[in-house]
Amino acid sequence: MALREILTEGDPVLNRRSRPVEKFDQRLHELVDDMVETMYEGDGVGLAAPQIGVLRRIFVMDVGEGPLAFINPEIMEEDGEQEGPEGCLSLPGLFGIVSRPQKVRVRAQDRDGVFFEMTAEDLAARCVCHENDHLDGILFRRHSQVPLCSFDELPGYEPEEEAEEGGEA
Ligand code: GNR
Ligand code: NI
Repeated sequence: MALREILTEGDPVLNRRSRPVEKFDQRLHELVDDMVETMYEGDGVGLAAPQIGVLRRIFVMDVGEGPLAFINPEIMEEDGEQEGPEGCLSLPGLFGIVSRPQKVRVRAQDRDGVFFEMTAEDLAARCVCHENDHLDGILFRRHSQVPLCSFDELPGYEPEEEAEEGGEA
């Protein structure tokens, strides 16, 4: 297992379309393991292969239920809408507000090439869409309804005033 360097916005690799995975071999398993490790190191909930310079259709995700790998993913169905804050390990410190489906049905292969389907909702749906965009060379800046800024500067997400212990006077 190894940490990989995460490319940041401005690197042209992030704007390219990734190719399908054809070989489900040991090398793929090592890549997926490295992606999971790199995602955790960066405190991300997802990571797509192009973010570490590999133009293959792979992403990993952990929204609190353990790591999942999606290989050659396809979004089959989208339902509803959610609007909320979004960030990206390739745009460190920058956040925006993005509208995404509330629910998606996604079909993909696992690390052994076995097809599976799952329904993702809320953050998981947001993440699947964000990662799937990476595989088509799209960064969330393109979808943001506001100029990217720090999380605290997001409209509607002002931090609560820190209550001083003991108060005034
Ligand atoms: O860590 C991440 N958080 C996040 C928050 C809202 C919507 C999508 C994401 S994915 C992001 C990690 C990342 O850059 N994945 O490509
Ligand atoms: Ni991202």
